[in-house]
Amino acid sequence: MDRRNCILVGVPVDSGKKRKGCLMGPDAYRTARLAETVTELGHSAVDWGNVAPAEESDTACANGLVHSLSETVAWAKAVSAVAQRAAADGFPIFLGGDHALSMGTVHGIAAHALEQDRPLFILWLDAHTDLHTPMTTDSGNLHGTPMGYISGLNGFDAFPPMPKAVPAGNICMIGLRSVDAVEKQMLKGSEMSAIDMRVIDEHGIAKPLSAFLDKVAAANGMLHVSLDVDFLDPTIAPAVGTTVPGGATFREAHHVMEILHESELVTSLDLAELNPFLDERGRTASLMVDLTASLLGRRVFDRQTPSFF
Ligand code: Z70
Ligand code: MN
Ligand code: MN
Ligand code: MN
Repeated sequence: MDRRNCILVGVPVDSGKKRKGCLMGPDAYRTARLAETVTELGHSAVDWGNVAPAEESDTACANGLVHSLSETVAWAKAVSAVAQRAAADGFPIFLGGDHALSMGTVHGIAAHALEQDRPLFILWLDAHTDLHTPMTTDSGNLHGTPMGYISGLNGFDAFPPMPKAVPAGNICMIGLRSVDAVEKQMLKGSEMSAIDMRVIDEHGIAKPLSAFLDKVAAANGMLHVSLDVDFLDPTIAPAVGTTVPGGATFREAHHVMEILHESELVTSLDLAELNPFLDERGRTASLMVDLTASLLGRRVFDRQTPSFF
């Protein structure tokens, strides 16, 4: 098994939506023993502490619904710089923070990938596509826009330009069940792989994931995984502001992580949208830590895909 140099980076972004609480996420993961868990699996773990946002500059947005734009831009700048350094040093695990954090993490990772001259792939595990732009959002919540930014849509003038937009064909979203009309329009004719719960019901979660991983492997790509708590069913993961019924089960989620581990393709990870204020005795934080453990090699038996006999 490959031994990873895990770098924990706290990213307490809370500006991507109105309900507060994600700022407590990084410490909830620490309390749930993320570093110890990673170490017990044979990896090394260092905690770089929490990122602080850069200084805010004036921003303007033609869409008056958008809120906390300057703050979110300030976070993106600071997070990107740290993410790029962490990617050069080891395997970064970003402890969110709401999903607006990914504007920073993926920006920094994309800069690193460009430096390495390797293509970057994104696996987005989420109930939502987060494909809005500041111009299309009708909630004004910027945590609904990171995928728009990463994939190079227009309307992000307030943000630093992406070092290289992630090509649509390098993006796979799994767990979708809440997609706005404009987002559906943007997906039409796009090469993004959008796996909704219907596909999972028909084919299982492993097949579409493996098809995407084959593409990553063939291209010798780097793979950034962005895990939103609401990918999971709210009955097992209640600590999230936007609960959407019908999410991934405990077993589906662990299965995804085990397949990712065996692929050895993952190079960085976001843990997004945990709101510890809404948790029940830490169970969601602990589940996210357990899923990270599966991604890093925890399994029932020490073997790969089991045979029947
Ligand atoms: C909706 C919006 C969203 C996460 C909710 C929801 C976006 N499309 N993203 N929770 N993580 O407000 O734009
Ligand atoms: Mn999200
Ligand atoms: Mn979501
Ligand atoms: Mn909306």
